[in-house]
Amino acid sequence: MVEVPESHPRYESLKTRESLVEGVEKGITSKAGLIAHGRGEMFDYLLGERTVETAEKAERKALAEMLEADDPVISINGNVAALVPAGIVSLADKVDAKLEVNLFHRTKERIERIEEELKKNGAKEVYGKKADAEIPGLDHDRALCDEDGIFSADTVFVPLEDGDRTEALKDMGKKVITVDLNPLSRTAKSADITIVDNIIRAVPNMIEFEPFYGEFDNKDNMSLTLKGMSERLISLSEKVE
Ligand code: PTJ
Repeated sequence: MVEVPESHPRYESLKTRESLVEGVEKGITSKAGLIAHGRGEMFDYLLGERTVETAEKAERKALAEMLEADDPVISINGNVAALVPAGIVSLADKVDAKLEVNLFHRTKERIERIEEELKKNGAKEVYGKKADAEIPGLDHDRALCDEDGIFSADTVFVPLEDGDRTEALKDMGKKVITVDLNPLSRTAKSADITIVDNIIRAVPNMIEFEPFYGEFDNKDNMSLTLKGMSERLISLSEKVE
């Protein structure tokens, strides 16, 4: 591990990268997870690396949806487990959701490493190992999930998810909530609630925020998010000397 000096102007961002590199070394995160993070960072620049108003609204609405759900499940992949292991366990406690390890690049070893990591951070039960059900419409490994976990959930929170699987979960009639820094991704476009924020801010926010039970239109919220990103770029372009 490289020591990052706190005085470095990009300290937070470099520490986050180090957590992911450590995640790869511990067998939690996939190598592709590093690339996925790089794409996310690019969009985070466009947001100004902060939680914008539309993200806060989606975070509050997501809390309400999970609290109102009969059987909510939070899906954990290798990036989420490396970046917010304690936070995601606290969030599951707050909304009374199950935790399921559900991987794109699935291996038995990674499932076990992630389960251990979540348990180390306070999780009592972690789903995902049984893999006794399949999400219809996906080819083998990516489809695997637990019958009493994601398969039977009414609401699934799938941060940093692959577009194909998000659409397949929607086709099963589930309510899908995501965190995705890329508002143009298929996941961002097909989820019921899209939180365009960095997972490292979104999860602590959701632990702290009050739920919002009022009207919420995801398409309008996404439109405003994209508008905010564009306006920020235009305003920055006017300051170039
Ligand atoms: O651990 P696995 O095997 O399940 O694999 C996980 C990854 C993330 C590698 C896999 O699901 C994947 O390849 O995902 P995608 O299709 O690259 O989508 C990930 C999305 O998350 C992209 O749109 C990124 O912009 C976004 N993203 C990356 N890092 C963050 C993020 N969104 C929020 N916070 C981040 N830190």
